[in-house]
Amino acid sequence: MLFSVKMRAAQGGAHEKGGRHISGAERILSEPGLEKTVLSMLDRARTHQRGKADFISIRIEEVKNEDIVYKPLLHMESFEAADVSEGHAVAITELEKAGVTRAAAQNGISALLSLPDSLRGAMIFDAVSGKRLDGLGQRGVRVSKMDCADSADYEADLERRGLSGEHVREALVLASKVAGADDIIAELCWSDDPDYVTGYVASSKFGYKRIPVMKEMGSPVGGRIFFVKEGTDLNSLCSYLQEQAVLISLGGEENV
Ligand code: WAQ
Ligand code: MG
Repeated sequence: MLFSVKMRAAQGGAHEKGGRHISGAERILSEPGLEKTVLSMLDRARTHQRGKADFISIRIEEVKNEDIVYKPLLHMESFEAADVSEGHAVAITELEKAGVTRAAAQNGISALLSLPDSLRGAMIFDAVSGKRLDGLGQRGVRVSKMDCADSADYEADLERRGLSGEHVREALVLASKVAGADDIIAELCWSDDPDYVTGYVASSKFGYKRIPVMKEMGSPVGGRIFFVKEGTDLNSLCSYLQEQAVLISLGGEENV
């Protein structure tokens, strides 16, 4: 039996009461792994570099096998960038290659740069006009119910590539679920953890493009933008992102 585990933590009260987002995490695992995962999420919320949470929600729900869809792990490629402006230039080029207009890509970068603080979720942008579509303010859309189909294999594979650590582990799974939605053209992301400056552009066509510098060291503001096709049905996209259980398979097979 599998369970979805979701954690979200804030400071100054719950997110919905104006608390500041500290950290979140989402996994799908079998029963024997639950205790360890819940404890590590609790620990993460209480010792996070963004601050100590005073609101922590951990939600555990059974996921039925027949409700799971499988999506392939994105291929990863690493780029070089000496500083933030080079990183952003790489990101814009990669977004354009994936089908986002230059204006929309630039809008996405400016939108993340001008955030007063990080959202809990992602913003959805039109890939042509660069307009924000989700209307979800400081909440954004939180992608959940995803994990790797075989976590041990996945972690060993990342380790072999010299990519250990939670950031990559989680980001590549999230990006693979997101890219698995038909309406998504590309994703832009960088972390909101002050000492983590790596980000990426991801798309189903070209994979996960890792960019080493996307913000200044010490900045607590990061975020995600999902660029979507014109005319996307936002309700069905958000229900896939938030509700559909997805396991990411290393072998690349897909069942939908
Ligand atoms: N759904 C939607 N948006 C999310 C989610 C989610 N599940 N998790 C995080 N976000 C948004 C939210 O606005 C956060 O403020 C922002 O993204 C950054 O989240 O080395 O660690 O978890 O290859 O800090 C990317 C590079 C790391 C990894 C990204 O993001 C690598 C990262 P963080
Ligand atoms: Mg973070």
